[in-house]
Amino acid sequence: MELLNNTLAAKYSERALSRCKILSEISEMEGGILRQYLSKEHKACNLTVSDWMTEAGMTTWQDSVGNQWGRIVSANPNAKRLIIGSHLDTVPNAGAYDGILGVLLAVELAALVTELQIELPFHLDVVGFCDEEGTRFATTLIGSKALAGEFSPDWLALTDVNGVSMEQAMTEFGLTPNDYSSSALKPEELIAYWEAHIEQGPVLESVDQALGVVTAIAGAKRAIISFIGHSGHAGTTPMHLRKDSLAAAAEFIVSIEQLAKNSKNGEVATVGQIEAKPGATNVIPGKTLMSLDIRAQNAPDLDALLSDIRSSVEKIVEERNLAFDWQWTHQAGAVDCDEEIQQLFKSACVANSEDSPFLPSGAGHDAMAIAKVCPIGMLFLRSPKGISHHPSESVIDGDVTKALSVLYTALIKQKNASL
Ligand code: HGY
Ligand code: MN
Ligand code: MN
Repeated sequence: MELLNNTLAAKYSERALSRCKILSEISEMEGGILRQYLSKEHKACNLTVSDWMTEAGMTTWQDSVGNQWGRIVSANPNAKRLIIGSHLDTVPNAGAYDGILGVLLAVELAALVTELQIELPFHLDVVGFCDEEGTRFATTLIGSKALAGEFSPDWLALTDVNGVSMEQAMTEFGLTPNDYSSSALKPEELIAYWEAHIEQGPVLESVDQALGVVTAIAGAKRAIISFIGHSGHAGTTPMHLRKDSLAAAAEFIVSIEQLAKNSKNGEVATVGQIEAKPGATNVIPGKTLMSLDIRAQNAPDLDALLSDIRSSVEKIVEERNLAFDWQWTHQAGAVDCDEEIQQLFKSACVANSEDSPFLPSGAGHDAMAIAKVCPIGMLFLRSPKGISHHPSESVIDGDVTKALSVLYTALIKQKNASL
């Protein structure tokens, strides 16, 4: 039977929501949600989710980079792997659902397989990724890139705001830093990777739809850009003799915003972090560091915006007689979701009387890293007011129930197709 009983759907989705609340309390931040890679909160979260996975009838393990896994073991001796999951880390002052809900819906799906004694011809593997946001070490998709065999050993030397290296933090977490490659997946073992995730934007709400089938995930690039001028006395240095790095960064930030606003296909650019040094009221900032995050639905559009932004920074530093440094910290190309999985999710939505639209994702997701080793599919849940990366991020309980029902139907369809 491809449709999930409504009572079960409501009961299990309700538990997923209450567990999002429980995990939101495992936070480094007073009065808000922050859970960073390799923190003690990451460890506590993995242990809690591991217990829930065990309750769901799964065998559990943590891999060599700190991803949390659970498996409903198939009786089929040649079983391949269907992986479903999302991430368990957060941005600072996060909402309770970004990533988290996708992991917990996958755990509930596994619990339903156990409860209903469904025999699957493939292993059902649930993964809670350890670092999708890149909050602690600037680079991002660490857990999923490791699965795709793309963990860079250079990352081990990256340090956090306290000067702790990833290598040190991995060791303190109980991992063996140089064993990162053992978490890489074998493509020949994989059927697909599915991810349920909140949309984090306004589209589904604008068409009054609970769910959406994702067609593609925007490409993203991140950099740290430093303006190098000259510190000086705020009172004695005439304006025309200054090399003010913060004023240069400010001019650049406004230029970035204008270039993105004028972009061809809705490309976006964000400066989320800035630091002026030495950082005193009466000292002209000699050095200013700022972050840059740019996104586009395809590589040519991303490169076009980037080229305009580079021309702008070169013009600004020349006019102000400053220097600049540009360090890439993250690049993930735009990826398409697998056509067949899109159709599978769409038919599962229709079977559950959902007229769910197809839509692209402006946000990045672990699925874009996993796309390197197997076909990917994503199911979006409506984000009320399009709010995310904010404490008032929310979901509608009924939408979560629908998402679980659609995932269940898709799983049964996948089972029947794999027999
Ligand atoms: O930034 C993103 O798109 C994702 O939330 N990490
Ligand atoms: Mn996020
Ligand atoms: Mn996310």
